[in-house]
Amino acid sequence: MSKPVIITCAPTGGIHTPTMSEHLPITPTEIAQASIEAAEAGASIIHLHARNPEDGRPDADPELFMDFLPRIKQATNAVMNVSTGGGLGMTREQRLRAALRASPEMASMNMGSMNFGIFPMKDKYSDWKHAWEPEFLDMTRDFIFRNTFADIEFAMKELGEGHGTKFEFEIYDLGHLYNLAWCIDQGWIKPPFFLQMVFGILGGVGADLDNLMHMHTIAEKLFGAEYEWSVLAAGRHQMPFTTQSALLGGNLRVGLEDSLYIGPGQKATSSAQQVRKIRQIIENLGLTIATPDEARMRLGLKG
Ligand code: KMH
Ligand code: ZN
Repeated sequence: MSKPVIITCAPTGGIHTPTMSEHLPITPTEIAQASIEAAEAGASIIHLHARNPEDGRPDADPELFMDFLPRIKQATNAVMNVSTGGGLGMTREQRLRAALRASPEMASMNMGSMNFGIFPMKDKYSDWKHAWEPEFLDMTRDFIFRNTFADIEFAMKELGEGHGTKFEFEIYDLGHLYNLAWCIDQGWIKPPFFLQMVFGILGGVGADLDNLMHMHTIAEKLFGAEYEWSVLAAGRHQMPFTTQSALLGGNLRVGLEDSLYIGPGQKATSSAQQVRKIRQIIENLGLTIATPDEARMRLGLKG
């Protein structure tokens, strides 16, 4: 009997820009509304970024987070997961500020430094709403998404040991699994571990099913019974890869952070629409979805 599938939803992220979709939530009110709808549709974890309400830039200001987090908490039982991914040019202290302030049940933890190329998307758009958008994408040509061992240790100690926050470990490549195993050996984190395997980001592993199978095989060897795994995939790979994860006994993540589409050439009108779609696929396959409290229990969250 397969375990119920934990659905995470990431409603906005810090990668897509406002011009790319009119449905991308920007203001705290829009982010709260999108999160509540996603939870009502079946997401048990909400992965959150904030944006500057004026122009939609990624923004890690804790005040913005503290505007929408209580509203989502009040309206739903979903697990709040605060991103520490940050944005271009942010220090590790800036990236952690919102999570340290909110002391959430869960926060993201990116498991290695890498290139992070979103500049190819610039070719697809011409009428930008904001001057910063094409510049932002261009800057990613020369951007290193910095997650050194010192950065990771700092975040694990400050947030994990300091606040009892558990992590969504973002695994963009095979080596990141070994980085995580090494951190466990250092005694910085305790099981259960929640791995989010990321496919299809330029700079990370490609969206090829063989990669998913191999990373799952190695994760089983490294973490055995002490972990839960989940899959997200960028753009058009979102639904096929998340479905595959559910079929293999894993969990999954959807949301406009990862894909702006609901089908080929068709923009999603909300993250909740993606949650409803994957939920229907899961249930048609004879699987069930996890409630937030079930996710809390399996992932060892502080509640
Ligand atoms: N944007 C995703 C590919 C984070 O927020 O820390 C990974 C992510 C990272 O969600
Ligand atoms: Zn994120």
